[in-house]
This record gives sequence, C-alpha cells and structure tokens, in this order.
Amino acid sequence: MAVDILLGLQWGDEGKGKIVDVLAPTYDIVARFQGGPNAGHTLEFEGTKHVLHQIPSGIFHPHIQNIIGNGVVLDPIVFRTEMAKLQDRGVDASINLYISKKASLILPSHKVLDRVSEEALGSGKIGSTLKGIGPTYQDKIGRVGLRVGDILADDFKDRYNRLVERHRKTVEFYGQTMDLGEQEELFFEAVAYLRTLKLADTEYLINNALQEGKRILAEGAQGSLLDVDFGTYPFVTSSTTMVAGACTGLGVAPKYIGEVYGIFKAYCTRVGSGPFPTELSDEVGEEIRKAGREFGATTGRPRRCGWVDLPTLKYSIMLNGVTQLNMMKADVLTDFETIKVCTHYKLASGEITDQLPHSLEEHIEPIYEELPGWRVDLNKIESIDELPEAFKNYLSYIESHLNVPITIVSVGPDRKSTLKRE
Ligand code: 2SA
Ligand code: MG
Repeated sequence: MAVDILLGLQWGDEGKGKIVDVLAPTYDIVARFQGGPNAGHTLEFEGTKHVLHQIPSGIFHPHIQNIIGNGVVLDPIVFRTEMAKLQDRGVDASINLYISKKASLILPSHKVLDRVSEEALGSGKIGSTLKGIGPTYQDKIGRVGLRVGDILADDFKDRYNRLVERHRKTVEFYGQTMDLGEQEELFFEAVAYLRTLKLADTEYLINNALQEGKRILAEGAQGSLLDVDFGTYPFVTSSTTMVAGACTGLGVAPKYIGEVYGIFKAYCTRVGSGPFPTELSDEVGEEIRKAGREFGATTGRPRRCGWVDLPTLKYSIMLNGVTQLNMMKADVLTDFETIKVCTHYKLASGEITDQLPHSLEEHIEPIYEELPGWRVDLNKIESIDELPEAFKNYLSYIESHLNVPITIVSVGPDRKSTLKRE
C-alpha cells in the first residue's frame, strides 16, 4: 500500500515519460501532481512517437486510472488538443482520466502575463515555456485563482471576467495592452468540453485506492533542479517538483510514499536560462545535442548539453530520498572516446566541494574524472549481459558515488530498449 514516485533529478527532459510508460502496466493508477503544459513527456512504441503535456503517461493502458492532481495547472485549450490527438490514435482518454476539481486553471490571460513578464526581465529572463505556468501559480498562492471545480458554478463567467480584469491591469502596468483574440472563445469551448469529463475529488479517489491495496505511481514533471525551493532559483519553474510535491499535489500523506525512482540522463541538459556548471558550449556539446536529438518537446528549443554532474545528482537524491536510479539515453554517448564525469566543484573561493553552494550562479569550475568510452552502439543491445565492459564500469562508477542502485538503463527511445538490472 504505497505511492511510488518517479521524478527527474536534473533540469527536466530526463526521459520520465518513457519510464512511466514502461512501469505503468504494473500500476493501477498513474497521477500527475505538479506542472502543466510546460511539460513534454515523450513516449515511443510500435514505431510511433507521442508527446504528452498534461495527461499522465499511463493513458495508453486502458486498465490504468489516470489522475490529473490538484497540484497541476491545467490549460483547457491545450488539454482539449491533447485529448483530440489521443483520439486520433484510437485512445479515448475520457474513459480512464480523472481531473481534480482543485487543479488550477490556466487562462489565456495568464499566458499573456507570462510573456509580458519575460519581456520585462529582458536578458535576465527565466526562459519560461510561455505556457502561463508562473502567473497561474502566483494566482493560486495569492488566493485569487480559478480552479477546475469552479467551471461547474453558475457565476464562472463573472469570476473569469474579474480575474481577467486584474490581469489586464498588470499587463497595462508593463505598458502593454492585452488582446486575447480568439483565445477566449477557444477557452470557453474547451471549458464546456472539460465539463463533460470526470471531474473529481481525486484526493478521495487516491486514498480509497490506497486502502484497497491498489498500486499508484506519481509522475513528476520538469526536474528537481527546477524546483521552486531547491532548484537554481530564480531560474526554476513555479512548482514543487520534488517528492514533497506529490504529497501536496495529490493529497497523499508522507507515510504512504514507497519507492522513489530518480531518472537521470547519462549526460545532462537544460532548456531556458540559468546556471549549468558542466555545460559544454563547444562542438562536444553540439555533438551530444545532435546525437541525443536534444530539442524541447514542448517548444522545440535547442537544449543546452553537458557532462553528467554528480554534485547536483547527490543533492537531488538527498532531497527526494531516491531509492532506485534509472539512467537514460546512454546510447547517445556511443561515439565518444572518453566520457567525463563531474565529481566536484571548485568554487570561486578556491574551495573544492561536492556540495552545492548557495547559488550556482557564482563562478564554478567543474572537476572531472575521465572514463573510457564504450564505442559500441548500445541501441542494438537487448539484455544487460551484452553491455560492453566500459559501459558497465561507467554504471558502477556512478553508482559508487551516488550510493543508490541503477536498476534501469535505457539504451534507445523505444519501449524495448529498456534494460532491467536487478
Ligand atoms: P516555466 O514555463 O515557467 O515552467 O519555465 C520555467 C523554467 O523551467 C524550465 N522548464 C523546463 N525544462 C525542461 N523541460 C521542460 N518541458 C519541455 C520539454 C520544455 C520545452 O519537455 O522539453 O519543450 O522547451 C520544462 N518546462 C519548464 C524552463 O525552461 C524554464 O527554465
Ligand atoms: Mg520533457
């Protein structure tokens, strides 16, 4: 009787969607607890690729109940498109999808606010996905936001108008005008569609399921280093992306938390602005980007690439209580003669440490250990025993530093390129 949690240990895009998809068949419920359309979870199977933004990655399995929890910010317009895309693939998500009445609603005006606020920050911008995430969470914490359950009230339109008026004043404060164009119409059409779905008090659904001994998987979005408290603030997203977020974002008591799967890539990427100690701004970084097809699943932005960074991984593991590690995209490093691993930082003061300083924005020199590459196309490998020695050494090296077992290794985008190591 537990809720297992799967989350990213880096800056997002670790490949969480793929692992949820692989683990999903053993669960009864898959739930999203934070974030919203800023997420892009890519799943590939039977030769096709599918990107999910707000809908949990268990949706392709008809026996699984999928829950959009109260901690999520939901954009009805994006949601409707997502549902239609699933329909095109023959998946009727309305059957096994439940949406918390307490989830926050992203209004078209939140997206305008997101853009205006980024423009005002100029070169100091966060690099947000412009999906309205920050402004919607601001309204939630400011206690003026609208929630999914509100769409059932008779005065929803009035409340909507009042909130948009507030937003209009803020936009004007920035010296801009708010033109919502056809977005408002699309929003109300999407809201009407949302009313036809299973809106629920999902905290009861989850807790009742727990009592019945059902298995629940909570699917994190973004990554631990984008957490609003512990990430590289202010270059973070506006939600709690760590384990604690699953408790508040679903209504689960900490005593029910079971396994915590920490997902990380064999290297490291980041989209948007902010510090990234092991970033490679040279041709090596470019090579990783090409080989790993590192472009944002939501915005298409090229991702910044670098070597794996053990101090940040240790930090994320510590704060999340990770019990199992999953290493993703190891196949991308096939062509490298040597692979670098950052084990420590040299801080501006000269101190050498494997702990994160207060701000990663200070000048940090990563200290690397260099390991031999494997030069074998891992993509073709179907069992753990066939893995080349050099790659096995890379795994043990990382495990010995992180003190958590790597139980899954992914060596290609497809479902079947997922090797279990237990
Ligand atoms: P936001 O939009 O307010 O949450 O942006 C704040 C920061 O959080 C980063 N962020 C992300 N980083 C990686 N992946 C994300 N999802 C998409 C994907 C991103 C994309 O899966 O590829 O397509 O570009 C994601 N969402 C938010 C963002 O870059 C800001 O640094
Ligand atoms: Mg992603």
